[in-house]
Amino acid sequence: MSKSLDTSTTEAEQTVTEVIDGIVETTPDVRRAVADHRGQSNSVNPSGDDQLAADLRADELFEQRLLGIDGVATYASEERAGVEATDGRLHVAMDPLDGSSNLEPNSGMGTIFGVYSERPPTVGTNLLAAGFVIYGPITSMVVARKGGVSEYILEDGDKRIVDDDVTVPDDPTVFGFGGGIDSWTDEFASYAEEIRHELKLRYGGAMVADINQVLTYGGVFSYPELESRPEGKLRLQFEGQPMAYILESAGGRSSNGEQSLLEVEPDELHERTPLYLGNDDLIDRLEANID
Ligand code: AHM
Ligand code: MG
Repeated sequence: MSKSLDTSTTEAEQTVTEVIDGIVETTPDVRRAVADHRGQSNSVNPSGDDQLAADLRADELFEQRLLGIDGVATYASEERAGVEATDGRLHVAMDPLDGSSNLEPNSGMGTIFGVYSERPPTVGTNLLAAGFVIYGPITSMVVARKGGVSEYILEDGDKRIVDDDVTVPDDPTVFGFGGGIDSWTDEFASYAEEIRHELKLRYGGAMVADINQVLTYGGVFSYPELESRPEGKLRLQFEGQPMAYILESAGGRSSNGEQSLLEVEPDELHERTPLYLGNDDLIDRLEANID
């Protein structure tokens, strides 16, 4: 058990700032790693997904940089089974390279992170901050902390703010749903049928980019429960909860089909979850539909 923490302390705030800056400073090396390590690594991660060499390199770069921060106690990631521990108070959980199957076709991908006050696996209400980086035509970063969401452009290891009040637009226009149509449950398929008549399809195969579409245009993103895999594909600790924290801070909603992803108590570090994120009325309708 970690020591209890007054999350409003200057010390905790300072560590969160150092984590965010550490991620920003590491992104040029991650960009290079992505270009230089495009092939397979012949290994699988704890979820059983094939790992690219770039997944492993990005994970190593972030682990080295972030565990070097005095206030960081642990580093956990989608790409390693256990939690790396040192002295400190806060806990970082990451998907170092989200959407790495997009590397072969050179489409968008990114990095997702959450800073928790308790050691993972833990509930999302223990998040002090969360964010993601997109390695797209430009490198950008979205960060949620203290109830607000900001967007930055990253260049040469520095960040420049472009929007200090990111909010989910009221009038939604886009949707993106993962998993094959034939693998969806009947309930989700009927929700999707309604949505596709109302919104425009935007699905890119990288959650970071697809979520950023929702933050930019309004709408809904889901990797749902599947017939053959009720737990869905995406991981609660590394992907679901950080993205839920961002969406909820931006005025949207998150759900696992029944409750906010932030309230789900994980039993295991690499636990998967069905995931629904977007404008609140679209998530309300989803929950009513699949009830
Ligand atoms: P990864 O973290 O191993 O890259 O997998 C997560 C990605 C998400 O970014 C994306 O939403 C989903 O997997 C795409 O899966 P699919 O290829 O089944 O559409
Ligand atoms: Mg991922």
